[in-house]
Amino acid sequence: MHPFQPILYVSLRSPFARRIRLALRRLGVTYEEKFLDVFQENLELNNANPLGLVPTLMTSHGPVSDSNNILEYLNDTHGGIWPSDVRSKINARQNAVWCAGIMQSLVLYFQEAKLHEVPSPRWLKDHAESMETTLSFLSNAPDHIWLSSETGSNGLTQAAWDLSVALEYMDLRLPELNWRSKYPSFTAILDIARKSSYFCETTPPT
Ligand SMILES: N[C@@H](CCC(=O)N[C@@H](CS)C(=O)NCC(=O)O)C(=O)O
Repeated sequence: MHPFQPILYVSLRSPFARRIRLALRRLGVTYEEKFLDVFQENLELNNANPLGLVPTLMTSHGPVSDSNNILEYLNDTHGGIWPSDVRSKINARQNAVWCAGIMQSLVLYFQEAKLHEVPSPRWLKDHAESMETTLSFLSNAPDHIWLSSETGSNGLTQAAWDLSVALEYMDLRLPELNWRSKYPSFTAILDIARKSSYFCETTPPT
């Protein structure tokens, strides 16, 4: 009998899906990717996840959705996502949650700006402020939040992979934010991520 091969539902531009595609590749997990257009009805995805959101990972233990939850699952089953001691682990997870929060604000900003007939200036301002405040906060984080000496990590922590995904998604959806001039220290992290073939092959199309 063949071992169960996980299936990951993704969309090409979803930053949440990308953080999981990167984690699975880094861990060397063999899996199948199913690409969806999240703006269309997707019965197969809805059957797996009633929320109809990507990423959703079908596993031998059942469906696992929400990128933070999938990272926990991967750490439980394969290790290699978080450090093992409690203090370092919660600190690493918290910083990754903040990076994913930037992704969320960007998605909401994009949806408000592009999908609503009359975008609300109030919501656009709130989402942009939330991104800016979090980026500014993270720009003061110590190096150990971003740099890892673990093998197989390409020198980056999970939070650094997430920050890199958020920054490239920002280039795609909100280039006018001009993060490079405001947070120059982030360019060094993104440069390391861009040396990874996994990062390059998951770059969102324009
Ligand atoms: N908190 C979720 C967010 C997932 C999410 O918002 N995914 C978007 C794509 S970026 C999606 O699937 N949207 C489909 C829809 O809204 O119908 C996670 O971390 O996985």
